[in-house]
Amino acid sequence: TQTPGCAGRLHRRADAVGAVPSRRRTAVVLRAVEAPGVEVPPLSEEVAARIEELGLDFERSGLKYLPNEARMRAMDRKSVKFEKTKNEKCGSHMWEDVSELAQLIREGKTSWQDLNLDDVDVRLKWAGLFHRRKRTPGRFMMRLKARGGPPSVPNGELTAAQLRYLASCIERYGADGCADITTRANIQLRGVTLEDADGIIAGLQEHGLTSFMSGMDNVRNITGSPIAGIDPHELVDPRPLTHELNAAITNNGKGNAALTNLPRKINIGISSSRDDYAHCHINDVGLKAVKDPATGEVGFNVELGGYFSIKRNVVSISGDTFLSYDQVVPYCMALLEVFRDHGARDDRQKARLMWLVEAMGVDAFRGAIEQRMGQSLRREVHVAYDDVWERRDVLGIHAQKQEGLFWAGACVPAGRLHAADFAALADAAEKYGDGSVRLTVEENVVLPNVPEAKLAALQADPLFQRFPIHGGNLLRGLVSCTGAQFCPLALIETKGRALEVVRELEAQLDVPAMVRMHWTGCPNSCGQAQVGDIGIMGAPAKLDGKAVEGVKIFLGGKIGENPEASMRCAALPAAALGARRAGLP
Ligand code: SRM
Ligand code: SF4
Repeated sequence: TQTPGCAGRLHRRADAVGAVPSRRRTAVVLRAVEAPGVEVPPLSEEVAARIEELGLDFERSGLKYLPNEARMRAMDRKSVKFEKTKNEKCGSHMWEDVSELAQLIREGKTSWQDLNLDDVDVRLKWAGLFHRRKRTPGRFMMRLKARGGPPSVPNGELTAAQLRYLASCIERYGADGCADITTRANIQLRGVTLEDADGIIAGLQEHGLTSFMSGMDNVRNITGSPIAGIDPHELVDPRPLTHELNAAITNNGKGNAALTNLPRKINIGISSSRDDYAHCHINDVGLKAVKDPATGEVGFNVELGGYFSIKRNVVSISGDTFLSYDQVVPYCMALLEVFRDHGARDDRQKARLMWLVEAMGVDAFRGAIEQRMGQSLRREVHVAYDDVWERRDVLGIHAQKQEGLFWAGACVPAGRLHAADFAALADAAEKYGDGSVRLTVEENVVLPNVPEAKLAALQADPLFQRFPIHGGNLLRGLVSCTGAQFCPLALIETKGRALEVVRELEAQLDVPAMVRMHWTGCPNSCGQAQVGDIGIMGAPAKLDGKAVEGVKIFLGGKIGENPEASMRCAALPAAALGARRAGLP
């Protein structure tokens, strides 16, 4: 059969996707549930005619929840391939199709090779399944997302039970199964096969997690503070906000079709202290806790538009808005609708939030949100501090605001975890702390609520020899994106090479203070090269006329209270930094 709208590719069982007779139901049926109160805007005649002209199935298209004006833009002849893919079938329908696909594969009736290419390589990302066709064909990376309530990945929090469940998800894959802590304080599982995916997702949901809406044109994991609720210097505990917001966006992890066809991804960070652990300046939406000097109220100044990409790298600008605690969730929901309805759909390089804010102007953008919220918003609050705040390193042992309790921050080299590590972290969290761990955007872990009496035993535990609490000054500052081991877009191998460089340098040099070295395999900058003291970015290069792996070097990124993006200062062949090309075990 030839499926309309999949670039004329032939698929033996392409019609299996979304057209499975009900008798083939699996034990695990994953169903997206429409969020309460979500309405389908009525179709205008013009839109209906265009849908007919293109032969689209409106019920299964991503156009369904858009207003007519955005529907027309998404169907414009100039609109990009991704919009066409979404129009043909919304990624939200992939949530429903995962069970059927998995069951068909288990029954030997199809295989991933036979399925619709756009479904397997693009639309499954809406369900958090990223096919690694180029590096590990048939294996998927599964990116997590929270279901809603605590504890879950927004704000980077996991329980021992969740950690053990994650161990069980990857241990079945032997050497092919591993996981990474990401630069959004999230977890990605690796080695997953499509036939197992529905069972794994069902288990995630039982454990308060999901993978729905974690990829493509969705809101990414909301970053907060890894020491929320235990930090003696926090202005506010952001966790109730990150959880409530995530629950609203994802419809409690069940999937929210009304917010899954955004023009592009969108990052939200909620910062609770002057350290800005959430990296507000590089998020599309950054909410920075401040105390209004006039009233003493702790609320959030809004920053807008920070992002990195191949074409443009920009730090946030002021959104000239101050939100009370209670306004945060309605503000973000209204903002997402404004972005969904007005963001560009004709050029993916101009579809991130900053372009819309610039096109509308900050005041008109705020006005559009106010209109949706049905209330006017206060302007940004100016706070003048008379001291300089050094961003605190969360690694090491630190006293909590709760008397007699401590947190231990441990360095996970390059963020890579194996099944045994998850299990060991769960054991340690229960033995020394309160049974939970936090993840950081630097790809490390924090064990909160450790009584003083247990600190010595914790520090002697073999786990923390492998994940050092008092690691070297280069290892502690190391961040690396996935790189060529798994990522199809990578220009260089990153994690293995980064660790080799760090080990070599630490052996040779006495480094007096932490150096934050950020490795990123290509200019998409998932490893945030521009925020590092040293940033290393994969790039194409030639040596003696031959194509070789190259890197661009960035220097001087600042994070925390007064962030600055780093400057590019050099380009080198990657071999000059370290010989290793194999990925991390
Ligand atoms: Fe990213 C695409 C990995 C954080 C900018 N990113 C990808 C893909 C999905 C490419 C692909 O299709 O395979 C990578 C998956 C590789 C894999 O197998 O792991 C990928 N991004 C990652 C992660 C895992 C890097 C890491 O090792 O931690 C991070 C996952 C975060 C999460 O939990 O959701 C990750 N990506 C980022 C960040 C950093 C951040 O959010 O602070 C950025 C830069 C900030 C930003 O987005 O503004 C980032 N990733 C991109 C881009 C460029 C976006 C753009 O507007 O052009 C792409 C490419 C794209 O979306 O077209 C991309
Ligand atoms: Fe892949 Fe490039 Fe992102 Fe690294 S920066 S994970 S190589 S897309």
